[in-house]
Order: sequence, then structure tokens, then C-alpha cells
Amino acid sequence: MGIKLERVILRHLKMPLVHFFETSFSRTYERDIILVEAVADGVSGWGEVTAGENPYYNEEWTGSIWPLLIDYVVPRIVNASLDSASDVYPRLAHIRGHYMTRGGMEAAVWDLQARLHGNPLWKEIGGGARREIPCGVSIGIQDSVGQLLEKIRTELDAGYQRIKMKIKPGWDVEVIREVRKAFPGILLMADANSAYTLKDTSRLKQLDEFGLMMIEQPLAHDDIIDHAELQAALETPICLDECIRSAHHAEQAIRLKAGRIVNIKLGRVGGFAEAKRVHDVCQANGIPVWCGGMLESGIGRAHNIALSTLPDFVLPGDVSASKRYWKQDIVAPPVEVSPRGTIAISDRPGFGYDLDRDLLERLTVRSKILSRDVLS
Ligand code: OSB
Ligand code: MG
Repeated sequence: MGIKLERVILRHLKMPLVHFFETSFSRTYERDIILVEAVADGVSGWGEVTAGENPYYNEEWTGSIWPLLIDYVVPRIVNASLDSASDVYPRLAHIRGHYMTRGGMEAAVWDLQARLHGNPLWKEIGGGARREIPCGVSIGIQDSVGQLLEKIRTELDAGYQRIKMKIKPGWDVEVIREVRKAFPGILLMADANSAYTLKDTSRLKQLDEFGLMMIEQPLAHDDIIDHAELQAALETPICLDECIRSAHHAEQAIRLKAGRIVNIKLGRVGGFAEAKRVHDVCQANGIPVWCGGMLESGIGRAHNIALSTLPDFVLPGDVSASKRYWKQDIVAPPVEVSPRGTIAISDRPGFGYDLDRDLLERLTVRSKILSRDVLS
């Protein structure tokens, strides 16, 4: 059964965060979220473009996503005859970079296909290795160490299984020392978002004494080779995020021993098909993976939950409850986390949650309908 799309609807939402989120590259108060709705046979599938508001995590941002979808991505898909959702990635491969924009379109077609088949999304993508996924949290850089310790306490009390803290030069060794003093036994890791270079090796080596599960993407966003040199000098496992944009990158990083763990983000690799291929490469090489987040709305969160049911997602990921980010999420019920720090998967067709259509309308600042036969 092929998929013949009738139209694609784009929406740009503004969603204020309940608390600012600060990484080594920027502080965010409000998210700009772009949703892709793909319609066939009167059924809608949903995707979310996970890029940020500025081109600081990768090259994509709100301003690049919208025209790229309209001029290049949607025309290549809405006018195609697709045998299945697996056809979307190769049809967009002609576009260089911009994986998150392509991934938003791709995920919408997977969700649509799941609904047309009457399957939950996790089943459609070949997941289902677990009925609940293990959850951690990502805690941004705070204004004080006291605030950070307070936040960690709150998340541990809520049941989260591991704590990830953001670091940067000036907010690293001394802060982690305080965290370890207060919470000696917890599963703890640090994410640098590319804030260091090989010149910082001795500083990063000081982190070895804290027994971190891993340090995430310490070096440049597009580097694999220097990470291999750093990994050889560290006891702490390196986890790669930004620099793994394809299964080919994963294979190269593993071959060079650039890290021992991979964070898989659905958007960063261009959608479910490539995320699964990255997963398969890691699994075949004994590299555990976990699912990263990009401050998603409930739709992106639900996609991440489905992805996290693939077998090699054995480590707690950054997929957490809606209420950590949103006063009210666009999915109903919101994504909730159990007292043992897990999210249960849904057996309903598609991504598994209802959409709050009224709220969606209220949050939308612009939208565009693209029907079949838009020019490519
Ligand atoms: O590097 O994992 C990251 C958020 C924005 C950009 C990059 C990252 C993050 C997070 C947040 O760590 C994870 C989440 O969505 O909870
Ligand atoms: Mg990261």
C-alpha cells in the first residue's frame, strides 16, 4: 500500500518555557516550534522540527526551517508517490545538511503510515523492546550552585534515574565537585555542547575523579578525530551528540574510538530511518545509545518515546515529563513520568497521544497549506 499525500500543513508555534534553559551556547526562554502535518486519505500524521531558535546547536534555526520546507522539502514529498515512509529519507538526501528540517517531514510520514496501518508508532518503526522507557533529565546552567543543587533534588524526588548537567568553562570542575559532595551515589553526567578544545585536556581529565557516567560532546560540533585523541586520555566515557549526523558518522566514530556511547536525536540524523540505522551500527559494535532531546513539544516527545523502544536504547535518555517544560502541553494527556523514572508506551495508533487542537490554534503564529502539485 503506497502513501499518496494530499497536502502538508506547516505551523509555527510560540511556546514559553516554564523556566529558561541555558547551555554553553545560549539561554532560551521561549521556543519557536515548527510542526509538519502530512495528510492522506483524510488521516493526519504529525512531525516536529527540533531545531532551536538560533543556529548555535547546528546550522538550522526557525528562520531557515520555514523557507526550506516550503521551497525544497515539502514539494519533494507531497508530489511523490511513496511506497512507504522509508522512501522519505532518500528523496530528501539531495539536500545538504538541515537534517532536523528533513526529519520533521520524515517523522510526519512515519506517524501517518502508522495511523493508516492502525499501528502504534513504536511498532511501525520496529521498536517495542520495552513497555516503559528509562528517563533522565537535562539540567541547564543555573545562576548559582545552590539553585542547581535544588533542581537536582527536585528531579531525584520525582524519580528520574539519572541527572545530566550542562557545563562550560567556568561552570565545570568546581560545580561538579559540589554536586558530587551533595549527591555522592547518583548516576551523573555532563554535557559540554562543544565548549572545549584539545587544549583543555588536562582540565577535562580532572573530571575523571567524579565517576561520571559520561561526558557528552566536549569538543567541536563537527569533530570526530580530536574526540578520539581526548577519549584515549580520559577514563570517563565520551558520549557523542552533535557530530553524529548519520550512520556513516557513527561507524567512523566507533572505528576511531572517538567515544563509547552515542546520544541519538531523531531530528539531528534526519528522522526515524537514519536514527534506526545509527542505532543498528551502535548495537552491532556494542555501543549503548540513549535518546536525546531538543526541548520538544509533546509531539516530538512522543516520537522520542517511540524511538526509545528500540533494543539498544538501554541507558536513561533526556526524554522527560511535559510539565518540566510547559505549563500546558499540546498533547493530552501530557507526557508523564512514573515515580520509578519511566514513561509507559501507548498502544494507540500513531504517536500515542491526543492533540489539544484549541491550544494548538492559540499558540500558532503562522501557518501554510501546501497541496499536491506545488512547484518543486
Ligand atoms: O545537547 O542535548 C543537548 C537542549 C537543547 C539543545 C541541545 C541539547 C539540549 C538538552 C535538552 O540537553 C534535553 C531535553 O530536551 O530535555
Ligand atoms: Mg547534548
